Amino acid sequence: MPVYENIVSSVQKRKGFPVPTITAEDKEAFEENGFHVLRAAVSTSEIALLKEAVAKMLVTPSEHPYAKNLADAPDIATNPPDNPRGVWAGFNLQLFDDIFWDFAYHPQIALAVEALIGPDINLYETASIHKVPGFPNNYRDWHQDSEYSDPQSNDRNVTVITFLDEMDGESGATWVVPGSHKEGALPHVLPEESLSSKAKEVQDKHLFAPKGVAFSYQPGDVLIFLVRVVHKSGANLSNESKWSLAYNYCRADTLDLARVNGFVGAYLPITRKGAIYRPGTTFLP
Ligand SMILES: O=C(O)CCC(=O)C(=O)O
Repeated sequence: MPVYENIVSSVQKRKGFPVPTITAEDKEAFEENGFHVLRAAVSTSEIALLKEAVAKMLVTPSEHPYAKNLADAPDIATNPPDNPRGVWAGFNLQLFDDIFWDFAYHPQIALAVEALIGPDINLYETASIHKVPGFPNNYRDWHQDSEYSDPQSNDRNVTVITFLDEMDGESGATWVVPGSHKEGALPHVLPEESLSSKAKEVQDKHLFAPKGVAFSYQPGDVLIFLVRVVHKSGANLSNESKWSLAYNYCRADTLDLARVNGFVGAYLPITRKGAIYRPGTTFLP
């Protein structure tokens, strides 16, 4: 079945599951804080299907041609049976299962993003994050995602974290620094800690740490934040694996000025004219 057929049926099945309203107050708070929390956006059955696809992806044999999209974190802890290679982050998820394509068009999320940064949003990137039990507090420390997407013609690009497991600030939830997007692009450096993702973090991270906040999330809750918001991965002090999806969307006029984005599906239309985009509908009245 073509992907758009799946999306149509998913929207139809979701009748009676109304698209969340983003109020003028929500939008104002989003511009002030740089983030918005969407509760219960993804249904329990959708979460179960996504977790099944993630579980399959995590056992991709290392010799598979696409395995290089799965970044492992070899030294953190003993790898749990549900993540035998200790994969920390997955990229280009659509290569692993069509459900990850469908999910980019999830109506609750896509239309909320459209309301926050639209009109008209495009896909920027798809990724997943997996925190094994014992995942350290500063493994993926304070940073701005715009460090990886700049230069762009404007800052209307958001990271959307969908929590697949129950999480809080001590069990894997993302931490954010409210209002930090207003500081513009901050200098980034490589981490000094020996046990780290080796990915760049803000130079003066000690200034941001005391201002960070994290919330409690249920599976299906979503955190949406602007790419200039300083954020980090929370530690996972629980004894369970904690998984989330991290998709990025940008406004259709957010142009990539240096061709930095080589992700699968980059810049495909997701919403147009306030509705989920489907090929073939553009010219209909
Ligand atoms: O763990 C998270 O939720 C955030 C991960 C993150 O910020 C990143 O990998 O860039």
